[in-house]
Amino acid sequence: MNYANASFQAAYGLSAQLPDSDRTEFVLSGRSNVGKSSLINKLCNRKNLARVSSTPGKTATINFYEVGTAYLVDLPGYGYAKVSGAERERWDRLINRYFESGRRCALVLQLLDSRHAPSADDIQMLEYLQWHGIPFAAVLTKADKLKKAAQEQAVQDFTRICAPYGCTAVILTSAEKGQGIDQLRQLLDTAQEALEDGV
Ligand SMILES: Nc1nc2c(ncn2[C@@H]2O[C@H](COP(=O)(O)OP(=O)(O)OP(=O)(O)O)[C@@H](O)[C@H]2O)c(=O)[nH]1
Ligand SMILES: [Mg+2]
Repeated sequence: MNYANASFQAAYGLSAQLPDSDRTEFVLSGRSNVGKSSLINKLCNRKNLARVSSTPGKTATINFYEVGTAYLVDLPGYGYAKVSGAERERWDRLINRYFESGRRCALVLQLLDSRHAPSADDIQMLEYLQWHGIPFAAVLTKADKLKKAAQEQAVQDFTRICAPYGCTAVILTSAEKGQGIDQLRQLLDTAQEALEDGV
């Protein structure tokens, strides 16, 4: 995948606005503040392509970034305690519509904070991905905040936790330090080739 000229393509806040899929998509899913937007910036070697914020709930729309012949799709984060019931419903409709509209989704990157056990919302998302048979990899974020031994432990723990849901790979990353980014790029290339070859 060519990350050189990545560009923001569009943001959709309502399920009815989602256009039909016209190219391979990679989706970043995960709770608010886990580091989805930061990872998009790191993959694309850009500082401010996707908006990053220390306040959870920054990305409230589905944002599409054009990267080479594919899209990176930044989902709004879940599990943010302060959202209203109506907002939660909008999120549910948006996500369901996204995953149920027959898109060319090559792989979901399910982001999980490497420092913490998965939340109830994370587990619900893993169940959702498994239920729909959506291929996904677990991307552990903020590895720079862990020492080496704790990093290794996190990979072991998350591999064990995620495997029963059909997780195909576990990658330890840091958007801050660049750790795991090359490995992630390779994973995306492989998934794109598999989808486009009809494997
Ligand atoms: N130390 C460290 N901090 C990170 C890393 N990735 C993200 N952060 C920080 O985590 C906070 C949230 O990052 P975002 O990328 O905005 O998170 P998000 O998942 O897009 O959040 P929402 O848009 O609210 O769903 C920011 O303060 C980032 O600087 C990382 O690899 N290491
Ligand atoms: Mg975001």
